[in-house]
Amino acid sequence: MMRLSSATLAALPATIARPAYDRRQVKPGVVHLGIGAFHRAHQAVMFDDMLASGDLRWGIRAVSLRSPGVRDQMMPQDGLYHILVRDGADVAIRTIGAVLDVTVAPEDPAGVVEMLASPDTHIVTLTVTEKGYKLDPASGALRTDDPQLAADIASLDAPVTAPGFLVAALAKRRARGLPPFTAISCDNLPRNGQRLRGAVIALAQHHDPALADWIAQEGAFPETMVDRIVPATTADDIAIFARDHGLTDEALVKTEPFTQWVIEDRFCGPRPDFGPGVQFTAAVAPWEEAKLRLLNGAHSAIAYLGGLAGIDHVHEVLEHTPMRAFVERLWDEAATTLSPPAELDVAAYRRQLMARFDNGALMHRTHQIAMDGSQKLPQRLLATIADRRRMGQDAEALTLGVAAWLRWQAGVNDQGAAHIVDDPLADRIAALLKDQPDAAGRVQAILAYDAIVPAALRDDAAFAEQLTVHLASLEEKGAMATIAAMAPIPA
Ligand code: NAI
Ligand code: CS2
Repeated sequence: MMRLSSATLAALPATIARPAYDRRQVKPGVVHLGIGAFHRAHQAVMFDDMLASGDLRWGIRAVSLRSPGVRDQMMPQDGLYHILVRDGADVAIRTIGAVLDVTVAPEDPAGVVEMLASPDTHIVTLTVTEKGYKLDPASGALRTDDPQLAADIASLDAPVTAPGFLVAALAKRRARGLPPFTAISCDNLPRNGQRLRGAVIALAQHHDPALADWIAQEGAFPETMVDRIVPATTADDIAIFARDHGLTDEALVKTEPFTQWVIEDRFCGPRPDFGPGVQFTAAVAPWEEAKLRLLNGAHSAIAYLGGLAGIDHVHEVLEHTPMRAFVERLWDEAATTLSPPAELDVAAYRRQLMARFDNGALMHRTHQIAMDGSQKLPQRLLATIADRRRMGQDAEALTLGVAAWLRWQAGVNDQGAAHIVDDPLADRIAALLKDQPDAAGRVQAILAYDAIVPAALRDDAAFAEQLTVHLASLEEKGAMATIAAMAPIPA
């Protein structure tokens, strides 16, 4: 079977859109840290559009900070891959050429630092997951207890963390009289630019306060809101593509038609004039808060409740009417905490979200969304509940989402099937919950965990009581019965 590469590009079926620019003329203006599925389906597509428009400054040199998997998928393909945009039975396929190469940082940390320090590098984008910033999810402080970060605090001769690579490279740029690059977090974190900036400056302080000051004054870390649902690619996706198109592509990604990138207009160097799908603004926070609390808050609640009920995919969970009513109720609660952008019609946005979740062609796994809950819940559900409580309102549906996450920590679903709790704090949480006699004990144990639970909720007796009632119901009756028993929404 032929494999996608520069040599076989011409043999692609005419139905597949391919790069309309000469890749040999492209300059590597972007370094991306965290070459995962989302980057390939979102930012890389926007940069590919820039290249197709004739602005050849925006080629991407991609880096994995952890493992060779994606490098081994992409380099035999000369960095080429397909994006499959699925909407029900429809699919649009496009070959993306923007990623010029992939480097595995642990194999060549010095090479990655030089890549970042290159005068050609104007922008660094990151999708290293919420846990990649080495920040405490609740407080935003550097997790100095993290062994990788401790290593980067001790020495940046061979960085291992995202902040470590950025500080090491910025030090070289400063020493060489170069300006900083603009560092753009594309992770689902509130105030992601400020958090990245804070992590970089705090780490730089450990090494050279003058460098930290220079970064603070000269650097740029724009806030962003990023949105495109990109489920992990499966072996079946790759096999079906090969069967249908006579070509192997081991790096393909699947996604939905919807895409949105809201970027704070704060750059310390050249800025791409992106086309549609990208909005530059001074105020990202309203967009980011609406998306994190409505889309991601519902996603996490669906993932845990659906996963506990033994349901594998988001669209299948929403085939159950009580689940749809629950999601609407969660949105009713969350919407009252928003200060949405004037341009955002929240009712229309909710309808669009439900339609996006219903897109069965994505086959978005509940277990994938359930990953890293300790890093996601603070911004997706807990902050929303804290705001509701601050306004003197209850948060029954939002709290059920938190209860389902807590129940998920047991590692078994309602049918007794075991699952892995894939979370950087899983062991710590398990230790807190172990030997607790009942739901009330498990609630009190988790509420005391300040790395996850904000101070405003740790002493909120009404929240603790609601969380306990929901957790006990999930443990005794299961997810679907608990959902079905929820009191009807007051008229
Ligand atoms: P993925 O699993 O395909 O890629 C994750 C990337 O993060 C990999 O390159 C991995 O090596 C890296 N990574 C993981 N832990 C790390 C750490 N501790 N330090 C450094 N790098 C680390 O996942 P995907 O789909 O690309 O998502 C990545 C992030 O993108 C998400 O966590 C989220 O913040 C953001 N995002 C994802 C969307 C999606 O639908 N998949 C949509 C919107 C945002
Ligand atoms: C999902 C997000 O896996 C998850 O946590 O909720 O990746 C979600 O698909 C994106 O934020 C959509 O933009």
